[in-house]
Amino acid sequence: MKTLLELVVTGNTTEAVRLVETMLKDGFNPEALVKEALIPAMDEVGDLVQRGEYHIPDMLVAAKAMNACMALLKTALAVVVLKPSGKMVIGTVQGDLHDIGKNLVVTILEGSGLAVIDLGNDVPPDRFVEAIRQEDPDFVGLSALLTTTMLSMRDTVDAIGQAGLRGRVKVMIGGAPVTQEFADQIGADFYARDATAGREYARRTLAG
Ligand code: B12
Repeated sequence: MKTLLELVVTGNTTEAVRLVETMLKDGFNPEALVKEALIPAMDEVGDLVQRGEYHIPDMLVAAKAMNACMALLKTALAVVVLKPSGKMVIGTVQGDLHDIGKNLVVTILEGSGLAVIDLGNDVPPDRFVEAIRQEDPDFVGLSALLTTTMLSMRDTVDAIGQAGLRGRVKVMIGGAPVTQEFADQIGADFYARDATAGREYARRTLAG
């Protein structure tokens, strides 16, 4: 796990992908690979940025390695265990381009049998409103990784309310800077610490 973490932090995509392939063949649990190597790798990159040792190009190469590993793990993670039930619209809010975490949530929730409509990143509030009207989902998932774009999260929840749709959907929010306190402040239904928490919330809610 430590080697995989280091390969992702240093952006060595070729070797990282090769190692993931080997580990999957050797029977490593794909969810454990994500939790114990890939996510900690991104945290480490964040720390290096904060200490001024890493800059944007370093973040980009590390993110590229992360995405390449995730692409490999997607199939292994998305083994559908339940018959499809429930629907979710998800996106990273306006102004925010971070989508690694959001993509992981998509994979995990699809794997638990939810139909997920992914609006991508930098999604304006109106686009979420339009998608709720069109798709009539059970859940709306909002992701933000920047303290500045947490404000877009608030705007999105407000826009859903102003469109008269708030009673029709449960809003779950997540992303590194997001907290339970913030979720309470903006009136979201659920704060998800990680993708698994989001999946458990969806399951509980759908089970009634
Ligand atoms: C990779 C990365 C990038 C990549 C993104 C590539 C991509 N395609 O996503 C690039 C290089 C593009 C980038 C750009 C920038 N970044 Co950046 N980035 C990161 C980094 C290193 C990792 C983020 C990540 O992928 N984490 C791994 C994933 C799996 O974790 P996650 O997103 O938190 O998701 C998990 C949970 O939070 C949760 N979750 C997340 N969303 C949701 C939603 C729902 C519905 C649910 C249920 C759960 C859930 O589930 C996920 C999995 O369990 C972080 C550092 C960090 N530790 O966060 C900085 C970081 C977020 N970036 C930062 C900054 C400053 C920037 C830039 C402004 C830099 C610049 N000056 O240009 C730009 C902004 C661009 C923009 N407009 O968005 C700062 C933010 C500071 C702040 N507090 O606002 C950080 C914290 C780095 C730092 N320490 O300074 N970045």
